Amino acid sequence: MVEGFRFLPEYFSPAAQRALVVEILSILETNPLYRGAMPRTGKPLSVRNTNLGPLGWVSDIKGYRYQPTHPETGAAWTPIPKALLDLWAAVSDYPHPPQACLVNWYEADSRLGLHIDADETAKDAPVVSVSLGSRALFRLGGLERSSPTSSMRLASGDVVILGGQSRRAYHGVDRIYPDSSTLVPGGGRINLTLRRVTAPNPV
Ligand code: MD6
Ligand code: FE
Repeated sequence: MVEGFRFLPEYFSPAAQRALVVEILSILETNPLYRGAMPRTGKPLSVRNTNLGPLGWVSDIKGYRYQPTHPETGAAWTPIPKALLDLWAAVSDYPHPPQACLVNWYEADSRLGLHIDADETAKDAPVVSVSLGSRALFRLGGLERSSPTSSMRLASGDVVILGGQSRRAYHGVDRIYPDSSTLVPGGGRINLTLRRVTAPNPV
């Protein structure tokens, strides 16, 4: 297993999971999910997403980038909920707050191909991920696309941290197990990833 990977099963209690989902669903009313596209080809992404916080990760035909506003509404992204800021403070081992929380929404047939998270310039900060709703088959590899991979199921309330070497490891979601949870409407899955995007100013 690549160095710096951490798995915190059932970090959030069932009650805390429900509270987070209620908060996210309410946020989605004004900060809606939308469907991004692959750079160059414009092929629609399998997963719909939106963002929370000062910056949001956006993918469209022009490429991947972080921007301060929602690409469809033009509004600033909604702030990151306190429960997620508290999570970052507790587990990130990083002295500055996250700037972006990517909200990925999986339907029964959604997938996320093997990728590296490499659009952030704060390379020493981890990415902290929260799973809510249906279980997912998560695949973690190494620093090369051809590195051996291992798979694990991520369940509702689980937290995964990609820090250290694993911050640049390939990973993806091969499938979800729809209806393995009723927490997310439609039996879907929400994945939240907290990120520091820019390196903080030197003091
Ligand atoms: C997911 N997660 O669990 C996809 N990225 O739906 C990610 O792509 C991810 O879990 C960076 C760090 C942790 C992750
Ligand atoms: Fe990722």
